[in-house]
Amino acid sequence: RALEQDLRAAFAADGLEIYYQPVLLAASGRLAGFEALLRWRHPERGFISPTEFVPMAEETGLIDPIGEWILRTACAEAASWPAPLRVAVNLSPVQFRNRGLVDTVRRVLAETGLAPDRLELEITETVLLAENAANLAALHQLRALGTRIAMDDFGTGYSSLGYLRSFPFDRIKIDRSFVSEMETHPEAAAIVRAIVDLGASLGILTTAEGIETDGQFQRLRAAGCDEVQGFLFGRPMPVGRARWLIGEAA
Ligand code: G
Ligand code: G
Ligand code: MN
Ligand code: NA
Repeated sequence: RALEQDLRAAFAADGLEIYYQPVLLAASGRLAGFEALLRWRHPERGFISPTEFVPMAEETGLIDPIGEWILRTACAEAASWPAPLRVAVNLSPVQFRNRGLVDTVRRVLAETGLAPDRLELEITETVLLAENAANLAALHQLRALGTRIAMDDFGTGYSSLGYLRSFPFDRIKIDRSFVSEMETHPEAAAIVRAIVDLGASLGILTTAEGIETDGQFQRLRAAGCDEVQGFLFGRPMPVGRARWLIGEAA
């Protein structure tokens, strides 16, 4: 497993980076915060996608130390941003197997001084698969710390609606596969509108991901989607550029 060795070495040598992608309020266009996204620049292969190395990190247990590093780095960064800007951090289902997850989040919040409601944890449906009681308990404990919990990639799993009954999510992130077809496939647009309405009636905020065109943005705004994220507004960017953007927005 040459790639695994390379990942270990990169992590040990501070070679992993976090990029930050802006999230905007749909109605006003104001900056709401950023999603933290892991980046690995391999010395020979260039950028390697997290879709390639996160599964490997999950298999080898590396996801625990790497995930804790992302959480600490992103929270420390967000603590330097003006309130109420928040940061969203993706949590792997594998991190929920670690019984120390809730304590880690509590400790990181205390150490960085970030107000808990400015941290949003993005989880996928897998976390609640098979009505995993331990994971559900952990989610409630994370919520009790004051963090926000978002369901990521909504609509792509087998039983998205059922999971909304298992846990009172603060936010639904509408998967970009629906957004990207909004202009070309009326049924995709109808599904997005239905998800936004569902969120509204359950008191859950909605963020649409992967917006690349103004047409998609206008449709989402008309649907009443709360927040928007995508290349149209900003790609994931190095921390220095994110800080610059915050300065411009102020
Ligand atoms: O940023 P990008 O589109 O390349 O991310 C691809 C996938 O990798 C997405 O599903 C994203 O959620 C995931 N990913 C990116 N950063 C992290 C991270 O810090 N932790 C976890 N668990 N997944 C991440
Ligand atoms: O699964 P998750 O939502 O965490 O994945 C986020 C990923 O989506 C990031 O890797 C990011 O690079 C990617 N992404 C964000 N905005 C866009 C977009 O507008 N178009 C495409 N194709 N990918 C996007
Ligand atoms: Mn995400
Ligand atoms: Na997503």
